[in-house]
Amino acid sequence: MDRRKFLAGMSTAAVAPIVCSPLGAAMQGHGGMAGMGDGQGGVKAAPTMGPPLCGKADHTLRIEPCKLEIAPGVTVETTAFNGQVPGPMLQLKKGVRTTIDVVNATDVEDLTHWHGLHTDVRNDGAMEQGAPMIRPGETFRYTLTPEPSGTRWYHTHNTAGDNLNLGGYSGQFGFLTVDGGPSLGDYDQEHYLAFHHWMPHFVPMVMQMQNISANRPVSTGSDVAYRHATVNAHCLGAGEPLRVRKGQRIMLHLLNASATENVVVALPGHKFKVMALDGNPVPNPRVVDTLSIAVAERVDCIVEMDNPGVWILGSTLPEVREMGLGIVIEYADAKGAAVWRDVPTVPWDYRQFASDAAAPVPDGIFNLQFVDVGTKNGSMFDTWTINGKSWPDVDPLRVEQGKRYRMLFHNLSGDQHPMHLHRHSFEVVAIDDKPMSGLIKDTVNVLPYQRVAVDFIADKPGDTIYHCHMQLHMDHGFLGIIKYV
Ligand SMILES: [Cu+2]
Repeated sequence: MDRRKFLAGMSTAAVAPIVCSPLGAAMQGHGGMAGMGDGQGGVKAAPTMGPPLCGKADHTLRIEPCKLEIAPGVTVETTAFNGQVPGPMLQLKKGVRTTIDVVNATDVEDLTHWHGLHTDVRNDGAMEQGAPMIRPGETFRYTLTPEPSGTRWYHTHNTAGDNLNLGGYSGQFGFLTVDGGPSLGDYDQEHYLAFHHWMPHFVPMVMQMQNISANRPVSTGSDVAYRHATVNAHCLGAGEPLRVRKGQRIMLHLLNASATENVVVALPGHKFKVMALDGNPVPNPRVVDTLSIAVAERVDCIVEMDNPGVWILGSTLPEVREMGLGIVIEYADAKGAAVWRDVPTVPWDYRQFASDAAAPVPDGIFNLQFVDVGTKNGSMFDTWTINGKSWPDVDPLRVEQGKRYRMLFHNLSGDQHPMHLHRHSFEVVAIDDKPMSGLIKDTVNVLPYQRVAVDFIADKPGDTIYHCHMQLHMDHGFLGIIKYV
């Protein structure tokens, strides 16, 4: 067994050569070796004692109730990290071991996922893989050795089900960056902007969706709609504008932290040069008019400030801007109301940022078909299947360490599905049979009836889940697991 394999198979508790006081252990609460089970069965891992909490962690995040005034007179009651949205920015160094205490100051159990990091099973923060839940009032110390470099994020990985206060519907998300990667170009300012939607409520599934989806049963299921949307914690016009000067280059790090809404944004009069997707530099940086950012995706892009005025960076849809999804960009000395102008939208195509060359032939291929099977078990939402099975009753994908595998996502529904793979990055290698390579991501949006192929290297032993990042899909069966043999 080589060192990597050995370490990967060990819990952090076993690796860390530390001895702590009884006080530290007593304060620590739950979390630990248990839950390393097979990840099937959908039963939440039983929390047990984890590593003693010795001394102060490098970072502390507190999940707590908070009120946010997102616009004058509009207050959202939610839970968030340290009472702020987004949560504190975590700037970590590639390969440098870091501890993060997550304190659960709410009355429901929860856990935190480090999205895009190549984390071990225990610290990845997904209960389906066996990571421990953090009980109310308790603290869990996550130990991360961050990689790869780039724009990542952290968020709750709790199930929400029909409770629209939990999981991705809440304010429990924040940016996490891993330094040590290649430069994405020179710039004069940089800003981290997260999109989120608030005050979710049930609405009937739109008839149009049923009409365009031949396989979809006529469902009594619900969809989610929202009353407000924000960039960071403010509706359009309610927060401070981004103040710029003519001639500046602005680096924008954009994150879609919505539970269920993909977004398309533009900045009229300007273009975005896309440098990285999901934090990874793209092979072919391109200048585009609009950015399509599915749930959980990130875009790092540079904007040349060469058109003085007061502008709106926001959703291309008027009704979504009215909900608040936008932020004002104000040039020095410019006056007046913020201006929106419609921007021509073209279908988003990941291939424009990739290489045309075909990727290497994989060692194994998994065909995965996504189908909506209507409401089950009294839920408001439809249940989803991958190859006819819903989590937790699924057939694991079995992989051998060191080999390259292809997942062929085939969306047989009228919904979009941002597919996320835990603990590994993947390479997008085909969209509707058109080959491509070099685009490394952790989340890829699969459009209605589309086929998207992604390859990953099985080099991180341990249970690994993949799922749709739409909260209402993931909570209702749209999740599978990869097991190393
Ligand atoms: Cu989905």
